[in-house]
Amino acid sequence: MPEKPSESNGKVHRKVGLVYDETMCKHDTPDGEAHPERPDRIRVIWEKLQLAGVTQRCVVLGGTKAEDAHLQLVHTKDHVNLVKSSTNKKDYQSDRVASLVNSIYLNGSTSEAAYLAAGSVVEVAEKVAKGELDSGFAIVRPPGHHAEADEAMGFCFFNNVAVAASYLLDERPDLGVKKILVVDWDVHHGNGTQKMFWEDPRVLVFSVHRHEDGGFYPGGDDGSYNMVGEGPGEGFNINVPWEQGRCGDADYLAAWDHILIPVAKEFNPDIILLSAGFDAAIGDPLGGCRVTPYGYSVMLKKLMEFAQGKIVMALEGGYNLDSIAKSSLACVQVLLEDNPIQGSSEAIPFMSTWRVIQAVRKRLCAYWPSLADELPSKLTNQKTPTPIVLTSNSNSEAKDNAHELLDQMSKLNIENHQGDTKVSRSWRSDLSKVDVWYASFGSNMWKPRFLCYIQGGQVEGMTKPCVGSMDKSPPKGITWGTYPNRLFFGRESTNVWGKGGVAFTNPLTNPNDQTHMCLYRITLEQFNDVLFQENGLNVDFASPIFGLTALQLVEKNGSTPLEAALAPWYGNVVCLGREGDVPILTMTCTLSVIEKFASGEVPLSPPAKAYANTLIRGLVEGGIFSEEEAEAYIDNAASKPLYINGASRF
Ligand code: Q9C
Ligand code: ZN
Repeated sequence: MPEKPSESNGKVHRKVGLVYDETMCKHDTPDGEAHPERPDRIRVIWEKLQLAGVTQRCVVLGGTKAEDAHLQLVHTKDHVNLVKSSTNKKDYQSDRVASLVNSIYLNGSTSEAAYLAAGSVVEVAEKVAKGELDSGFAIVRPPGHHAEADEAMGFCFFNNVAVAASYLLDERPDLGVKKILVVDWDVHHGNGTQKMFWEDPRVLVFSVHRHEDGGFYPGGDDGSYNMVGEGPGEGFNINVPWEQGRCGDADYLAAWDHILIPVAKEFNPDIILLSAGFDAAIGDPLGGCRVTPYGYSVMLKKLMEFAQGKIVMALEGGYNLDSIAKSSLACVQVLLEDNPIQGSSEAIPFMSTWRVIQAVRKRLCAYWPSLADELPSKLTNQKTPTPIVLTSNSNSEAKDNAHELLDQMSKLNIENHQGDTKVSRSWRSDLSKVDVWYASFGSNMWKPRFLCYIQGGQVEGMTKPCVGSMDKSPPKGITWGTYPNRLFFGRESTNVWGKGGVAFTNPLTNPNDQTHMCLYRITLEQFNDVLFQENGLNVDFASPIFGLTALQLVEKNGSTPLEAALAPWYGNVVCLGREGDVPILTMTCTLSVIEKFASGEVPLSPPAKAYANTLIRGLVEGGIFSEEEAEAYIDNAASKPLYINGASRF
């Protein structure tokens, strides 16, 4: 009989088990060489949980070694013996070649750690199945999901989760577990687990992973959505193979809502084993995806609806220490049924995400009728913006067009800036009804910095606070886009950042250039307040600097210079395209100023450290680049000479 949940202060709380055993830190590279699957991974998770005060609220268990008989439920005898005997080896370095090919390394403690990892997952699974625990998290290493019956690979030796699943089904019929859902959200395909239950309808294996048509580790066709299982297991293997990196909360939650959750309802598992790798997390050096701790918490919360919340989490990958610690904490808080952590899923899934989800549903709907309906096009047609190339690539033509445009513009009195009171009373309310995507390529790529322009305030690196917008509502959406524009840095100092250049972009497109931009969906009213602040103006202006007429013009013509006296810095609003009927706007200097930069009349200047760091932070937290890549991107933009469309005109 399952125990009742324990109760204190009248509040019922769930019994959550945690396994942590320092012995598993002893598995390390034989030569002390750096490796992403390093001992500190589990240490930082444990420290984070302790610091947050959650370990006292959980049932803490030390590690347990797996029994050979249990390992042999999924592994060959030879494989088990090989791992076991590795303890007695003398020279682990001589295995280098073999280990490089298969992405494993060994030392004298590998065998012990591998036995502990598998045994600990078995232990938690058994206690959860018995009802001694409601759920649990085995913080183990080495990981398991790549390990196959007769092969160690991908930093894995024993398939910890598969051993636990087979143990429950084959060794403990008394516990009544007949159907197991394995959810594998590690960024890599769980090839080992897939193979072990390929023909087994008792175990529904679901893996969501970066696949890139077999180009991403472990590679090949195994992770394709066509791999649905065979024989009695047909339909009981589900792969969601991302076509690209950079997938985040929106993509994962779309897979949850439109594949995993409906299938889980039909399958109705008795227990869930979660291959919880955190290498799809934002900032992970191997994964290149961008799931936030909040995203993980929502995915887990959605699984808590099944099997009376009997969930066994087992750590798999995850190589950014900070990300895995935060993500783990967010998950344990869900298991404890703490108040949900803050966050929002404001981004839109990639187009490729909908393509994958639709393909998976189609391939599997014969087995899972809830996948049969076509997804509403309203959903799948939400697109991440794709750039519209504004001007021709031919140098002279582009320049001429731009000049013509400038001439045209300067003849038009676009807005009344003289404080016409009739205009001033209504402009805010009029413009608050229109949405735009503001595309930022400078420090505003870092969300907390951008929010200073909306909510007011000051973040690291800024020398003075911002007043914020009149309308302080947060952006309605955030997404990223890459545009064929040239990022560069100019001028010598600013009020807000002190010494050093600030970012501009050359709006004349060139397919060889790439500017990565973070897009915020805000109102046209807020966009004006951003423009005011970017140009050092007060936000209590009687008229907009960029109103409805200007918006129409910029959508038609590509760019619109603002009144020079009002907009000395970012005097040019550029339309990069549209997403649905919402225009994507950025702001940069005017073309005549760009010419001055290109000629050297106005100096180019690398960004100050604090400013550059803010851009790098934005790019890294946005999941666009690793820190090294972001640094290289900024360095490159700051050090290259500025040409106008590929050729120096001077
Ligand atoms: N070009 C886990 O996350 N990468 N394993 C090898 C070879 C191996 C990841 C790259 C990644 C293994 C558990
Ligand atoms: Zn992984």
